[in-house]
Amino acid sequence: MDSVRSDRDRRERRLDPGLALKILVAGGFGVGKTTLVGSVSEIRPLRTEERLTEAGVGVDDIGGVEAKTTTTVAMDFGRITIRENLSLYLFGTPGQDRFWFLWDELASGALGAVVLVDTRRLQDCFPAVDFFEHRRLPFMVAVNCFPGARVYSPDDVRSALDLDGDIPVVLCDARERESGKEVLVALVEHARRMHLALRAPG
Ligand SMILES: Nc1nc2c(ncn2[C@@H]2O[C@H](COP(=O)(O)OP(=O)(O)O)[C@@H](O)[C@H]2O)c(=O)[nH]1
Ligand SMILES: [Mg+2]
Repeated sequence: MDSVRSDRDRRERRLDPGLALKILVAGGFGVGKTTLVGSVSEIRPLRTEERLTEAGVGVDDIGGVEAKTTTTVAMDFGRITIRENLSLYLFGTPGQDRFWFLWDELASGALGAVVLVDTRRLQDCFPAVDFFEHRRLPFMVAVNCFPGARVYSPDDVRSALDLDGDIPVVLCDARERESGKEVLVALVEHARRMHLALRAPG
């Protein structure tokens, strides 16, 4: 009897693709979005990088990120399984101002967003924070700790960005898979809390 049931369980699991949630990874130019999606993704991330060329001169602001030689023209895409039956599809947003028209499309159906920040250029994340606040999409802030950047506490970053107390702010290293994964798990939990709070009576 047990073996019949376990066969059936196995078949049902095979048919059940599980839950797939869409998550955005946003933030300024050169903050580590492509790096984060690449380090956590189980599939080879789809990238649409192009070499920074003369065409971008005067258009893309690379002040402070002069070592950067490529840029994401449309988006990064990756996937990570958080636990059995729960995968996240990651969409890195394009950093440059000239791709704003893609954001509404990208945000549609998303569970939430991670806004990556570099404390040396904190202001670069303002447009992303404004966008998610306006759309009321659950988001959190992950500080990508670059060597040489002054270390701030999450609370300092929260007050510098004037964020509500319930918005998670964490420190991370976008190059480290475990660190990136922790950020994503924190976002899923935050989004879950927000949904439960919205559904709560009164
Ligand atoms: N030292 C350090 N470098 C990083 C980190 N994250 C990204 N980088 C580097 O910073 C540059 C910009 O990162 P990228 O992921 O392309 O930024 P994006 O424009 O947000 O997609 C790349 O050269 C990365 O190798 C990090 O956590 N630490
Ligand atoms: Mg990129």
